[in-house]
Amino acid sequence: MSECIFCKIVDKSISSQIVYESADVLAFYDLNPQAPTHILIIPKKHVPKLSSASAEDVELLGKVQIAARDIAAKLKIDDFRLVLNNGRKAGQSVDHIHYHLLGGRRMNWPPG
Ligand code: DGP
Repeated sequence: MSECIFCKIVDKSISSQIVYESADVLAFYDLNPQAPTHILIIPKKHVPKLSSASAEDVELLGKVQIAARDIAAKLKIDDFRLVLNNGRKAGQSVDHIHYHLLGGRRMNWPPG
């Protein structure tokens, strides 16, 4: 059995507040929100990080981004930030590709 937290969220052995689900993609609220709306969008397939994605994941990652678009539209969030942390020094703490969809407040640039 997978030790990956997000794979456990995908197979529902860990509960989460799901906002979107398709055959390939799952989205749920982040446990530790950094904005009024903070949603994680993941491929159901376990890909540890963007660096380890392959050419066969191109369509899948496109679906993840399009899911972000659809979730933002559904929640009526016009301005949002979509963030992917790749590697520990970039802030990645869970080794399963995930995009953070952040909205509901003004974002700063550059990010810290
Ligand atoms: P990152 O630091 O980019 O790897 O983001 C991982 C995010 O995952 C972090 O914002 C907290 C969130 N997170 C970790 N464990 C869980 C969990 O069990 N449930 C939910 N909903 N979010 C989690």
